[in-house]
Amino acid sequence: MSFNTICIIGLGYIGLPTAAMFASKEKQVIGVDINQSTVDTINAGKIHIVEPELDALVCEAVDKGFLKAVTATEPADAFVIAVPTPFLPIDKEESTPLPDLSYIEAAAKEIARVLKKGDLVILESTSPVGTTEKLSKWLAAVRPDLSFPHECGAASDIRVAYCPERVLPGHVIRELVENDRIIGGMTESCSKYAIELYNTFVTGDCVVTNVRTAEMSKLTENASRDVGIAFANELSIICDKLEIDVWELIGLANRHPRVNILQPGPGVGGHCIAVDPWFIFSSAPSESKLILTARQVNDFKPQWVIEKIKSAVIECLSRNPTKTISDITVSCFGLAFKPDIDDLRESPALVIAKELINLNFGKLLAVEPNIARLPLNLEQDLKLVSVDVAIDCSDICVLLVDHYEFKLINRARLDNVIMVDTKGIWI
Ligand code: SAJ
Repeated sequence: MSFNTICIIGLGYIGLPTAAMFASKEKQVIGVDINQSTVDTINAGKIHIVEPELDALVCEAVDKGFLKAVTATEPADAFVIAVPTPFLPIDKEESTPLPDLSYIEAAAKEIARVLKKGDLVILESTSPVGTTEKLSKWLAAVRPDLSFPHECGAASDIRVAYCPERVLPGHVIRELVENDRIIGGMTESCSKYAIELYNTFVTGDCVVTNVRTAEMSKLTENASRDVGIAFANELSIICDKLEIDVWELIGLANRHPRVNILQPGPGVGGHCIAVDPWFIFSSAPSESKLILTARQVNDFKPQWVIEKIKSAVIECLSRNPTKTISDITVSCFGLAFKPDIDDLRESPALVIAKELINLNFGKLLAVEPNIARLPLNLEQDLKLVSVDVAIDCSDICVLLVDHYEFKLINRARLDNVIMVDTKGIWI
């Protein structure tokens, strides 16, 4: 088995680092993306996302001729699908949210055009159980001249496997190499080929299971984290009511050798933890009671934080009876979905900042050291300022993300402001 040419479909946070890793091992890598400007950026040896070490890897790969980006899928020995699997936008409370598999289906149709006997197709995108089998069927529908594992098992011309990505944004390059990899081939031989492919750069173990278990394992990892964070978030609300410092409490409980409680915060963001539990729920709604409750607890947390900010406003007005709400300045410390990254997508901090706009404060400031500009739709109502300006000008400081820079703030500088600290770093 040798994979000389590898085609990666989707050049986002997972696809591009994966393409760069294969290229760093001197494989010929074709990266496919529907976005022409992404393709142009990569072909210029640059990157369109922020991820440590990735820029150098991509630059070298393009420079040496091992990586090129294109908009249409080209023939290869192995295909890796790393496209998004979002949710169709429907009201989560009214009905079961449905995963949108249209990007995978579109990728399948593209790959099918160029498939040849002996090729390997791997799905990495987070997907509901049963998706890889659907992928095999989508491929087969376009190529009746080839046989596929859902119908021919081990004798099939094409090998199909599900191998989820499990890397943490900010540590992608190291984790791509070192993390154990789950390999869910549709047959034993599909798994064997998939292991061979990943052994190109993975030093962690490649652990084989069946395809449905592989799909479920990815969802389980993220749902488990969501449930853990929900427990911490619920504790924070209980402790607030009982006047107990939740961070001290968790620190104490975690000294027990078999307790490891996660950290509360303003809610759960990103494109994985807040989304993937719904993939389990959508497959087994009546059985996913705890998973559903965890989602609801975490989704409620931004609203709870807003109520705390409203209480801080009342406190501020009672301390300064001559002031009105339009005299108050509020600062949001952090807009990203987690510390020390620039990614604002699906961020609970952003949800809270947007909600604060409607409260019509005199001034609403934001400190986000990881971005140079606010998103366009916020520029009118929110002003991006430095840590110093925010502290000097604000009546209320709301800590939403525990960025490194905010941990360095001398606590005494905050003596004259009212604090709402959702991460427990200023307390
Ligand atoms: N969060 C808390 N409290 C915590 C930990 C996290 O409130 O104790 C919040 C974060 O602030 C953030 C959200 O949860 O808003 C998610 O952050 P995260 O660091 O837990 O996870 P992600 O979304 O960056 O990456 C996760 C990882 N999954 C697990 O740790 C099980 C990563 O390994 C996956 O590859 C990634 O999802 C993915 O792509 O699925």
